[in-house]
Amino acid sequence: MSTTTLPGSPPIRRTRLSDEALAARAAYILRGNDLGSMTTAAPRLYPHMWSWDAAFIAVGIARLNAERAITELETLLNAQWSTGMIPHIVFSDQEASYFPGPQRWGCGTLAAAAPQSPATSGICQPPVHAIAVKRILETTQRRGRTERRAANEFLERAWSPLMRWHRWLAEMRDPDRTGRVTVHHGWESGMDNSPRWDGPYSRVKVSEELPPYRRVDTTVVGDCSTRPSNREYDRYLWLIEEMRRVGYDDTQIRLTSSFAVEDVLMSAILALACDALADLGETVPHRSQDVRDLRAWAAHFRAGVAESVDPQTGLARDRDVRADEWLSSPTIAGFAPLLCGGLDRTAELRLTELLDSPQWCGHPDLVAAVPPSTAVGSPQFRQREYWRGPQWPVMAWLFSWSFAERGWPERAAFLREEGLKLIGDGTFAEYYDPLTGEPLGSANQSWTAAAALDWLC
Ligand code: 9WN
Repeated sequence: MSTTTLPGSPPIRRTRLSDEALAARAAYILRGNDLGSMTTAAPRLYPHMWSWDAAFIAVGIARLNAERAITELETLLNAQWSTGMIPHIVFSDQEASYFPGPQRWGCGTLAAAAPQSPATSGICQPPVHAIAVKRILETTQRRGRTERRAANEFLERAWSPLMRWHRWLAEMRDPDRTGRVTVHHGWESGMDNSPRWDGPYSRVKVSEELPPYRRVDTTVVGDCSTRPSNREYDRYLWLIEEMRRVGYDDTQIRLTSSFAVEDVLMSAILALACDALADLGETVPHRSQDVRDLRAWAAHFRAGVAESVDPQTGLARDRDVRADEWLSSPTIAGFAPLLCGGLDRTAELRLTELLDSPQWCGHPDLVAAVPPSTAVGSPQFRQREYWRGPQWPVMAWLFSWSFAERGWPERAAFLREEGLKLIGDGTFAEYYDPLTGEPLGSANQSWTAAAALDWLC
C-alpha cells in the first residue's frame, strides 16, 4: 500500500476498495459532477460536456438512474449541428473556465450549421453514442416497466439524430470512400497528442496570424509535463483558426485544412456503432432501409480498417491524406480491427497474440494488464504523458465491451478485472502511469467513474 497525492485533492491511499465501496464512490463522483442536465467530463479541468465522454458517462449513470442517463444523451443530441455533426464540446451556460471556450470557437456567429444555443465547439469526436444507447437499453431490460418504456421511447427520439450523425460521418468524412473516417484535428480522435499525429502535426505550419491565447489546462493539473506541450497547443489552435476562416463549412475544411488524417480507431468505432444501432432497429419494420444503410456502412468501415493493417507489424494504421502516407506509430489504435472485426483468422490471431505479448498487455512491469496508449518500450513511449503511454481506463472499458460483443467473454472479463485493478483505489483519474499505477491528469474524471459503475453494478 502506498500513498499518492492527486493535484488538488487529499492524499489517497492506494489500496483496493471493496466492489461496493468502489461503486458507491463512483456514483458519488458522478453526482458531484452533475450540473443538472449535463455531467462535466471532470470538475476542474473539463467543466463542460464532451461528446464521447457523455456517451460513456451515460452508460455508467444508467446503472443508477436510466432517466438521468437519457437526459445526458438528449442534452448532447440537442446540440447537433444541422449537417448531422455532433460537436465535441457542448458548453455549459454556467460560468466555467476552459480554453478554448465558446468565444474562441465562435461557432454561434461563424458557422451556419451550428445551433445558436447551446454554444458548441466546431469539431467532432468518436461516435460511441449508439454503443451507449445499446448498452443503456440492455441495462434497462433488467429493470421495471417504467425504465424500460423510457429507454424505448428515447430510442424512438434518438433514432433519427443518430442516423444523421452516422450518415454525416460516412458521407462527409469519407469523401474518397476508403472506409476510413477523416479527422481534421487531433482532438477529433479523442487522443489529442498521441504519437499517431506527430507526423501530420509536424506538417502543420502555424502562421504568425494565430491570435494570442492563454492556456488554462496547465494551471489546473499539478504536473504540466503530463499535458500536451505549448508547441502542440499552437497547432491545435491554428487548426481551429483555419476552420473559423471558412465558417466551419465541411467542404471548405476538407479542401483547406492543413490536417487531414484517416483515423483507423474512429473508423472501427463507427463500424461498431453502425452495427449497434442496426441491432436496435432490426425488429422495427419502418427502419429496414436505415438498417440496410447501417449494415452497409459497418461493412465498408470494417473493410477500410482491415485494409490499413501493416503487413510487417500486424497493427492497423492511420493514413495522412495530405502527405499520402501510412502512419505506423505503435499505439492502442493499431488494435482497431479487434474492436470491429474484419480480419481473416490468421491476421486476427496474430493481432490478439500481439495484444497479449510483452510489448503490450503482457509487459512484465505493468501494474494492470490493460492496453497502454503507446507500446511500452517503443521509442515513442512516455509513461506519464497523456496519450503517449499512460493507460486510460475508459479505453479498457471500450475494448472489454467490444470483446464481449465479439463473443470473447474471457477476454472481456480479463480486461474488466485488470481495469478495476487500475482504478480499484477509487481515484478515478483520467489516466494512469502504466509502470507505477500513479493516477495522473484530472482527478474525479467522470468517464472513469462511469466505466467502474458499468463493470461493478
Ligand atoms: C480536448 C474530456 C476530453 C476527452 C479527450 C481528452 C481530453 C480535451 C483537452 O479531454 O481532450 O478535447 O482539453 O485536452 O483527450 O479524449 O474527451 O475528457
